[in-house]
Amino acid sequence: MVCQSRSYLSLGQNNINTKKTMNNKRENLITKITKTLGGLGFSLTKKAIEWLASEAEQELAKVPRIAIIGETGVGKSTTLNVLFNAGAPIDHIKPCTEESSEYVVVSEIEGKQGTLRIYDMPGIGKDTKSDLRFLDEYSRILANCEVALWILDASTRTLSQVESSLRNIVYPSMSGFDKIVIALNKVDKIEPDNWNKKTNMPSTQQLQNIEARVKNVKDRFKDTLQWTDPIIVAYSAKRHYRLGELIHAVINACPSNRRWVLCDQVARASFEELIDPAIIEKLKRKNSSPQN
Ligand SMILES: Nc1nc2c(ncn2[C@@H]2O[C@H](COP(=O)(O)OP(=O)(O)OP(=O)(O)O)[C@@H](O)[C@H]2O)c(=O)[nH]1
Ligand SMILES: [Mg+2]
Repeated sequence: MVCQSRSYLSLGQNNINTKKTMNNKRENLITKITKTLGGLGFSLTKKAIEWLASEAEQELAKVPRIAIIGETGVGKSTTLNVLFNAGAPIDHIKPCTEESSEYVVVSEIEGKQGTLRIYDMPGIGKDTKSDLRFLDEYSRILANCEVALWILDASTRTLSQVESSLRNIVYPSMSGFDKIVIALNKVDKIEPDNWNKKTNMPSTQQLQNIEARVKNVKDRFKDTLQWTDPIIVAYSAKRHYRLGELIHAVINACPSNRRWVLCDQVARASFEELIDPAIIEKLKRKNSSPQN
């Protein structure tokens, strides 16, 4: 692996300590497996238990992967940045050259609990020729991802190309729709395009239209893809609006044995940053007044 963490590169005492910890972890794992299997009435040889422990170790050591997909210009790269890189130190997110290709940008994020790998995929659905070119790469990457975040532009009405890509590429590669989160971006631009910049919130009319849009996409996918309950989050990467809900949906779609890595990873952009400072001041004063 090219994107090694510093602890693997260091020599001397640190290495000995790391080895000791790994051996202890392994011993604990073997004890747990022996106990659990014993409790279920199984009696395996020492060799078989060690094999099981090594399989479990390999599985746990895999870097969790998230793919960000969608048509060109929907805001994939912007979303990646506001979700995983905002306010973080410069080396928090770094390219993983080993896996990057001409079309896919792969980044690694290092957190306290481990590393996370994010795939910023090429825009899909531009034309059939490009989709065919990306097909192999899409299938290869999606097959190994814990979660795929499919981004849609909230104001776009045409969904047939998206549905075809979801049906023909994503569904077979990920063996279903369970690990897909639909993210409706750019809700700040939704009709009547009158975002309240002071409060950094949608206007009342926009809020109604956002809800209607979510319902509309849900109904469409139910009809055309027989996808009964897709997870759909409406948000705005540019306005940092509902980023918390988005990351929550990603964590929930992640298999439970991988969620712990994500919980610590997120350096998401702050929603308050874009609220008029005068309003924040007013709220602060209100909250600290004796009546409250
Ligand atoms: N209004 C608005 N614009 C956004 C939002 N998110 C992204 N954009 C804009 O949309 C444009 C495209 O964003 P990108 O992040 O480059 O989109 P992409 O999906 O990575 O595009 P490709 O890599 O070409 O497929 C840029 O001008 C962004 O500033 C949003 O929430 N609201
Ligand atoms: Mg991009």
